[in-house]
Amino acid sequence: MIQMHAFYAFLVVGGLLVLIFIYVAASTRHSREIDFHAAYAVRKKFFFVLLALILVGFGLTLGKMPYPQENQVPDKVVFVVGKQFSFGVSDSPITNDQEYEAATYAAPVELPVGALVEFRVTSFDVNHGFSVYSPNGDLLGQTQAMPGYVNRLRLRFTQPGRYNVFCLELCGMGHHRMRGVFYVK
Ligand SMILES: [Cu+2]
Repeated sequence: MIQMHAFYAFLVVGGLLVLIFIYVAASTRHSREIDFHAAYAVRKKFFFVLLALILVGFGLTLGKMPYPQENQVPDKVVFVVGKQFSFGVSDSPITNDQEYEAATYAAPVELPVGALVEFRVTSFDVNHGFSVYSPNGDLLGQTQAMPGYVNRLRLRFTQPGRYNVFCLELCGMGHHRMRGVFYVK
């Protein structure tokens, strides 16, 4: 899972940084003459290595940015409203408190497997964090639910089952029980 990979990468990079700090601290304990000519040559090499790494990084990751998909038409639009302390998730727009109440009591939305789903997320009171968890409990995506704004989150679900929506923004006393649900079939 990507979270574990990120964690191990963090441990390795963090360990390397600590080793570099120890090396620099140990090697500069006593003052000595500096060969500036050699030092600048190393700096020049370092600069080009860094530049190459950055270009490779851009090359590997730029294609994965979401912007080229901006013109894609989603197969399904789902409307989401956060309000203390629940998420209204609905096929049809939620524009007022009555529609929000109806959405929270209605049967959970069902989404087709493999469809490109666009969540249009807003809030009727304070900021909430809209997050989607897979049936296995993996975090698949998240965006802020903000009053006065509609944030769009696009996801494609390949696994059928029950998906949970949790609030990831501390929004008040009932934050821990703020959730929503939908199914993929
Ligand atoms: Cu919350």
